[in-house]
Amino acid sequence: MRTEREAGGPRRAMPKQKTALITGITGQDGSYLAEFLLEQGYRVVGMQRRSSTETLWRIAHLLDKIELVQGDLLDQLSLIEIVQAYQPDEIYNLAAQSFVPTSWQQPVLTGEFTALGVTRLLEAVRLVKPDAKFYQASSSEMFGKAVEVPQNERTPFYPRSPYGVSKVYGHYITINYRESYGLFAVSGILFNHESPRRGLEFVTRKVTHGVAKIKLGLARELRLGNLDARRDWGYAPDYVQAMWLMLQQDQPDDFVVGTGKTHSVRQLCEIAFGCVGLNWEDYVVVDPALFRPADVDLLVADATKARTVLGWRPTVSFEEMIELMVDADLRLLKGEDVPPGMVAPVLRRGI
Ligand code: NDP
Ligand code: GDR
Repeated sequence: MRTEREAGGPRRAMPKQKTALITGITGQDGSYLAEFLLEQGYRVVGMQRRSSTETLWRIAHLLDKIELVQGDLLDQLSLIEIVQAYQPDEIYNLAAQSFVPTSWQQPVLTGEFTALGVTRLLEAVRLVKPDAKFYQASSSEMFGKAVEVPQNERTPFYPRSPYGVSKVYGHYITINYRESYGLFAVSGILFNHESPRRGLEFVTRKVTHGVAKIKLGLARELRLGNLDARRDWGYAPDYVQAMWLMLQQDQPDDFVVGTGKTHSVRQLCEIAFGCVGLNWEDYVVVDPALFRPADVDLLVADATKARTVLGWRPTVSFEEMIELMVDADLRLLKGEDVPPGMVAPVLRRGI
C-alpha cells in the first residue's frame, strides 16, 4: 500500500465549479460578464428570449463555451424552470428594456420587463434556490434630477423616465427580498458604461459610429439631441468585474459604480471627431425631435464605497475609451478585423 507521501501528498478536494446564470446575455454587459466568468472558471448559463432574428452576435465567439437556455422575464414559469434545471450559485439579472427613450413609447412593457421582471426572477430564486447569490442591474438613471452631486448609495432617487422609475422598483424589490427572506440579493447602481459592443442607439456609440461614417465618406452629418447632458461614462469590461465582486462579499450590500468624472455630450463629440482630425461643429446637427420629454442633466458617481470595500477601480479613461470605440467603428466599416463581439450581421453590410 502506498503512503500518502508516495501518492503525491494529501489529496486536496477540487473546488466545485460554480454555475452562473446571466439574464440579458445577448446584451453589452452580458457578453463581457460571460467572458469574465469563463476566465474565472465558471460554468456560464445564459438566458435568451425567443426571437425570430439573430441576437447572438455579441456572444458568437463564446457559443462553444457557454450554455444558452430560452426564457423570458415576462414568463414566470420559464424562470422557475431555468433556476430549477441549472441550480445556479450566482444569478446576474441584466435583462431589461434598457433604452430610455423607448420607455416613454412603451411605458407599460418597460415596467413589465424592467420592474416586475425582477420580482419574477426573485420569486424563482426564493422558491427554488434561496441560497443563490443574486445581482440586480440598478442604474444611475434612478438619481435622475439629482438632488446632490456627486451621487452615492445614500443619495435620494428622483427618476425622470418610465425606465428610471422601473429601475427604482427593481432596486427596492431586491432590497426587500433581502430583508424579507434573507436572500443574498444586491444591487449595483452602475453609471453609464460603454464599449464597441454598445447598441448603436446609445449616444456614445451613435457618435463614434457616426464619426467613422463621416470620416469614410459614408455620411455627411450626425443628428443629436441634448448636447448639454452630462454623464459619468466608464468602460463596460471594468464594470462587469464590479458586479462579480459584489457577489464575492460576505454580506449582501448595494454599491455605486462609476468613474467620478463627468463629460457633456458636446465634449464627447469634440473628443470623438478630434480622434479623426475633424471639427465636430462642422457635422453635428441638433435635432429637437431627439430631445427627451424629461432628461437627466448631470450624473457623477461617488464610488468611494466600491473603491474601499470591493477594491474596484476603473482602468480606462473616457478619452481612451472613445478613441478605442472610434477605432473599432472605423475598422468595422472598412471591413477589417474588429474586436470580438462586435459584428452584427446587419453592420457587416456597412449601414
Ligand atoms: P442591453 O440593452 O445591451 O441588453 C439588454 C438585454 O436584456 C439583452 O440581452 C436583451 O435581449 C435582454 N432582454 C430584454 N428584455 C428581455 C426579456 N423580456 N426577457 C429576457 N431578456 C430580455 O443592456 P446593457 O447590457 O447595456 O445593460 C445591462 C443591464 O444593466 C440592463 O438591465 C440595463 O438597464 C442596466 N444598466 C446598464 C447601464 C449601461 O450603461 N450599460 C448602466 C446601468 C444599468 P435581446 O438581445 O433579445 O434584446
Ligand atoms: P442614458 O444613455 O439615457 O444615460 O441611459 P444614452 O446614451 O441614451 O443618453 C445619454 C444622454 O445623451 C443625450 N443625447 C442622446 N442620447 C441618445 N441616445 N441619442 C442622441 O441622439 C442623443 N443626443 C443627446 C441624452 O438626452 C442623454 O441625456 C444609459 C442606458 O444604458 C441605461 O440603460 C442605463 O441605465 C443608463 O445609461 C445609466
